[in-house]
Amino acid sequence: MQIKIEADQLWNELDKLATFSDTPAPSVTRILFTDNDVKARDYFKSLAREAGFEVREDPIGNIFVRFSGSEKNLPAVGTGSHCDAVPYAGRYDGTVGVFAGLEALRALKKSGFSPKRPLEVVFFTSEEPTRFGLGCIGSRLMSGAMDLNRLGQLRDKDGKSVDEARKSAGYDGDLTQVKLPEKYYDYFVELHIEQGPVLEREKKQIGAVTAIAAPASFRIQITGEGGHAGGVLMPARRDALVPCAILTQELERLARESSSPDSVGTVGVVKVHPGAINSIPANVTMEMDIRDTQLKTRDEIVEKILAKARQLEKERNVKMEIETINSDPPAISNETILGSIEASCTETSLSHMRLVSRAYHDSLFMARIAPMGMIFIPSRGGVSHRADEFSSKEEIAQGAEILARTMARLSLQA
Ligand code: HGY
Ligand code: MN
Ligand code: MN
Repeated sequence: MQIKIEADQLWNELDKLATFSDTPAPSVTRILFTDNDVKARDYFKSLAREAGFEVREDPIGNIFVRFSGSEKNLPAVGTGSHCDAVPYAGRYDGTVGVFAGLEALRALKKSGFSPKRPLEVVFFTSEEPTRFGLGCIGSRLMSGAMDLNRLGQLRDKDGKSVDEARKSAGYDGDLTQVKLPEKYYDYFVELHIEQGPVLEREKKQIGAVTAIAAPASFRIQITGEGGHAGGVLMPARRDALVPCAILTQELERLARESSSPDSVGTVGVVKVHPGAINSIPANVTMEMDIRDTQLKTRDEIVEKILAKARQLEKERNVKMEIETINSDPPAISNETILGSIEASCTETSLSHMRLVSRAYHDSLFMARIAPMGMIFIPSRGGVSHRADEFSSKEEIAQGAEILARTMARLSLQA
């Protein structure tokens, strides 16, 4: 099949998208339902409409761009990713999957390809947990992995609910309509940057992702007693920050000493109140992220770190309120999709390998309602969630080509 990916156009579109940011270049910060998120959404929809595709949005802001097939009512072949970006991020995390997804459909259409199953690109709402503390809100609701009660409990740092935030961005309507009907997709395959060093180290151009690691995250509110940093002697203290520091070090130890090389533990958020140099920390909020490709080893770490928290609560006479933000199982890729990715690489003489994804993605939840697979392109130095995140124009175009070929294959499957 002859298809041509417009590499320069795709590169320029990603360049323009990166200007919709709350922080100066080269970093990108694009938080759910803020002005820059809305600008990114409008830009994507304008390009999709220009290409002549059908565009629809659901009540939580997931955007669907469809290239209808000869058999309109067949379940679709889906792809997609996200355009929200964590603070001071790079410009390729998620965006490659959305914009190269659109370019894949444009290239297939231009080539005269006529899909049997419809092809669809999704711009997912809120893959990143930045605003409401929980990632993949759009795909969790689409797949039924989260119910509306849980959604209703979420608040941002200003106490705003998801409902208020979505309405400020122009999304209204009945949220029960977000959950997709049974068999909406026959296959779902996401293109994403690797966000790790493997492809670059192994000198491979494409990754066929076999599994997505199991993410879990927790918020711990530690209540001690504040006071004057000079006037309160050490034996009388109930400092809330010291148990936080002990838990942070303990989490690192548990992850490093785990029997699984894929165990990771991170404390990325610590808020100290009152936060003055000469006041003893009275209250601390800490947020932990614990993952592994193996559920068993991840949950062993979770169990140990929460037990440590309870032990410190007693020893240090502080209060610990532990909230589970999410605790999700891993997702395993579908062999038909993996085979299609590899066949597409062979067809285009692109080197490839199988690997796991240590980052989570919307595909982690799409795997609950459809056979799932992911395509990776290399990340320079394995870097991501940093302004120096980089994938080249060629690598992005290669990812788009493999995505297009894979979707075409899956669309024509018997
Ligand atoms: O945290 C993750 O794995 C993804 O970047 N949200
Ligand atoms: Mn990310
Ligand atoms: Mn991502």
